[in-house]
Amino acid sequence: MTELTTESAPKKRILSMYQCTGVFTLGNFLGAIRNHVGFQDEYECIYALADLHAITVRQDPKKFRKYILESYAYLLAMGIDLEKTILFIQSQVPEHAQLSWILNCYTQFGELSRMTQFKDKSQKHADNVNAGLFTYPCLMAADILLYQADFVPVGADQKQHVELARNVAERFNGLYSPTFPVPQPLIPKHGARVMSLQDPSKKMSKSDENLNGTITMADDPDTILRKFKRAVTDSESQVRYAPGKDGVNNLMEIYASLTGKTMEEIEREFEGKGYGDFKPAVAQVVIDALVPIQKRFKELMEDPEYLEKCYTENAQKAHYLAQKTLSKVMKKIGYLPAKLH
Ligand code: ATP
Ligand code: LTN
Repeated sequence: MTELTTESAPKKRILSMYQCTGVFTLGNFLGAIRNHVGFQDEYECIYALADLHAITVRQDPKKFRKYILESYAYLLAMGIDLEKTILFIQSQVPEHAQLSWILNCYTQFGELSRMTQFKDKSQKHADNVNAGLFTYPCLMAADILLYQADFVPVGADQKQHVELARNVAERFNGLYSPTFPVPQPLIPKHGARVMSLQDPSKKMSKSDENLNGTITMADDPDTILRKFKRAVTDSESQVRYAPGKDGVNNLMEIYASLTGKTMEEIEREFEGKGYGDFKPAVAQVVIDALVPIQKRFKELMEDPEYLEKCYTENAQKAHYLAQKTLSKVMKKIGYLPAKLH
């Protein structure tokens, strides 16, 4: 009897990383992490905390250590599944720093000078415009290229960095021989950006000084309700999705994103009611989403040995993949292999 083989194509690989300089926000969750959780069945996913990138801005060592561990636990609590996905901490995999140096030498000063994030951040931190801030995109290119990633889900602000990684990959492939797949950015559709509750023209950010504008994953139900009640809206009181109603539009998008309802359905649901009814309703769906994540986060933080086992095993898995790429790259350049073990 002939057997039917159902050979499926190998899964495409996704890589993304997160800053760990504070507590994740509702923006990170709805705009990025929740989607990344959803990729885990269809793609081979590799995610990491970009703690090497983080020191381009000064970090307080005590807080930084806490944020790294907590961010790792939050990612697990939000649904990153270690049965399917590799989740590691960048500084624990030495190849990132190594390949980053190499890629520095294949990236032009002019290319890095055009990066808008560099221009923004050097203005914002004028007292510390360090070389790391300038070469940040080379480290990011190393992150992506070490794992031979096909797709890189990022916010629109990171698109320019992924384009630089593509250019560096093509340049290296051209100078030597095909080494890196050329990665494609995956940018969420418009509307996936959660805006500040206090200034709806700015994205909700973990580094915002105005704490009332940001919902963090750690906020308790009372805080969430209070922040939504204070959210900036407009002088009309109709729940309506329309141009110029940025504050209300943002609340509606949060509500839509958590309930799956369309804007028309939301308008109908709150017809004849004002913001006084709408705001607590948005707060409630956010509370319902965050409470189970916070519960799981607390359980994980109560088991530091388990967390250590997870990040150690995952750094080992990442290291295995990364060193394969790095040795290929070094061999092509002409370095002699080191036999240290
Ligand atoms: P900061 O808040 O300090 O500017 P960040 O939260 O933007 O940092 P990351 O933690 O690296 O930086 O972001 C992880 C992912 O979350 C990125 O893909 C980013 O585009 C996305 N993200 C961040 N803020 C928002 C937001 N307000 N709405 C939607 N997506 C967001
Ligand atoms: N620069 C990104 C974080 C980041 C990243 C990466 C994202 C570092 N390395 C590799 C995707 C792939 C940020 O600031 N959000």
